[in-house]
Amino acid sequence: MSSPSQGSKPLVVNESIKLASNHLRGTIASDLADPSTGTISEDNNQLTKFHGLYMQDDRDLRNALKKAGQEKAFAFMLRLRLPGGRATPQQWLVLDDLAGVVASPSLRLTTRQTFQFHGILKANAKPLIQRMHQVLLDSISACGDVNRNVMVSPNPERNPLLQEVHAQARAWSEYALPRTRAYHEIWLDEELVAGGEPEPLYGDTYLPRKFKTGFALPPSNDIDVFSQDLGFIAIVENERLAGYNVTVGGGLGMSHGNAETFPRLADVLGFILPDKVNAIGEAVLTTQRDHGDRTNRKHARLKYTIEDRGIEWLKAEVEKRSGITFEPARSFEFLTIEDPHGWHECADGTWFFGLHILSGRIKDLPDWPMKTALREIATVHTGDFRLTPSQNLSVSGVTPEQKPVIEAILAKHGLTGENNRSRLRLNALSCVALPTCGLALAESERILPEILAKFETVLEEAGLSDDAISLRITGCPNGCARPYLAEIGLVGRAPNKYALYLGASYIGTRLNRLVSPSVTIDDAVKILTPIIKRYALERLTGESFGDFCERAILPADATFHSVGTPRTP
Ligand code: SRM
Ligand code: SF4
Repeated sequence: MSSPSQGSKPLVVNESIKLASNHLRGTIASDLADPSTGTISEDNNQLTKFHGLYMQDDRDLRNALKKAGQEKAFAFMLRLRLPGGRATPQQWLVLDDLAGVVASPSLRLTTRQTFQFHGILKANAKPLIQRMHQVLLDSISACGDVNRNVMVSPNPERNPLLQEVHAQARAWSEYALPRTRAYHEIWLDEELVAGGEPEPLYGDTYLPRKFKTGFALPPSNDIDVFSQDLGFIAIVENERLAGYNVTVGGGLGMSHGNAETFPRLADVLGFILPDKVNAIGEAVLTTQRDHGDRTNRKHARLKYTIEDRGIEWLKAEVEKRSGITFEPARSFEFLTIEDPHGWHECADGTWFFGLHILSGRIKDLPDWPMKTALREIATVHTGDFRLTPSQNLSVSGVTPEQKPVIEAILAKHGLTGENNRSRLRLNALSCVALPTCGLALAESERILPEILAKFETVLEEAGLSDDAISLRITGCPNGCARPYLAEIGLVGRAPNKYALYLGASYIGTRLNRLVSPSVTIDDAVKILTPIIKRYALERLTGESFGDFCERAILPADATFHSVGTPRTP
């Protein structure tokens, strides 16, 4: 399939790289074999993303290495494909072992329910992937211009129907995988296919940009469905899964000072029956494949296609391609985005333990040996592990007999109190940022503990220690910790300078608004202290902090581009 026409504008360079790559092979294999450098070519770096790998360098070491006339400290980041975020204990033990042997010692749980390794030297990438493959784990399509890791609420206690939703999310994930064998050839030494295998869903140039799908089961909006390119909101009627409301066109990335880029909430297209998920997904994905902007990567997400052409156009196109007519959207209600922490009994008599892990960083510190504790749990656990959309972990499928065993392991390592934190801390999200992210303008994960300590003091003084307020921070405006859906959003602008956003709804249905374009963390605390005090005194019954800011604090003419609450065509 040839690239769609884009009028007179030239296509971006990524398009010719993809086209010339023989379905994502490029010259990655020979770059990997070149011992003269720790990195790979820029073209191949675009292609390895489709295999889940980003070439990065340690930004803490940049200046010193430059001074010494040495090459940057290059290393791959690898992101796994893990639809719905489930891993067996056996898989856990392999990942735990790889971190520290062929990658940096910590494991990182991401905001899309998967694992990331950092610090993988070029020569170690293949052995790491081969070891993952032995336990049926891979990183195919974890990054790149394809359907990314599919999200689905991991918390099985809420509704037995979640297993059904989970199965459909996995089926869609499989259906939307590229067909190329490039990953198997390059990383697993499979025999070379003589080129030209068909790529029916994607064509030779894949999508114009990344594409993200999530499945939500109300009343929880833990996956932030309105931030996804494609969303399925499960509708339960008469205790069965009636179908899904389909959402399209969410996306959060933007650039500071570029009004043509903005976060956008998805629109609700309408209702479909459960067996129509793949057909609708394919129609949305191929519409974006054929009509997304391939001339400007900052304008290439589905949200801009919809802004340019209109939601009615998109709906008609999807109905035409799928042969399915949307029914009017059914009613649903989101009440929370929070992960359930602690022990919860499930419908099948098993238990799960929701464990808070700040920023999803699993490592061993002298007074916090979380990696060791989880390794010990994995050696005795007979259920599985579930990664949550908020960078936390659920130890799931625990039998009543095993509960005390798991508790004893956490107690032995002094980790019993991990969930007894302020709800501000339990809800907080941060992206990775420095030192590995090449796009970071400011600290995020590394500064989060300091920020939380400051705000916890303010909340305590206002008598709000037990209040759930969502705070999310990122090191740049790309939005990896979904900061525009936080009641308090901090978005990196420059070293120790952040844009401050307030007023998102607590349940992920309204974006926040820009309050200050560039403040230090201390300035942000100063701005927020009187607002938090007013909230304690003036809030209406049950009013969340975001709703209070929107009602009482934010000027009507706030400058931030917000598409507002989700619309239905
Ligand atoms: Fe992200 C790029 C980390 C979720 C929007 N993201 C990156 C890169 C790969 C930097 C790069 O391109 O060089 C970051 C790697 C940092 C590192 O060192 O590990 C990175 N993104 C992450 C993770 C690990 C954040 C985290 O701390 O958990 C998340 C991994 C998700 C996953 O498992 O697949 C992550 N990124 C998100 C989300 C949230 C989501 O999807 O729910 C978003 C906002 C939603 C969206 O896509 O609109 C997000 N990441 C971006 C963007 C902006 C895209 C855009 O449309 O403008 C970029 C930059 C880009 O694509 O050019 C980006
Ligand atoms: Fe990097 Fe920016 Fe994403 Fe943070 S938000 S991980 S700084 S791209």
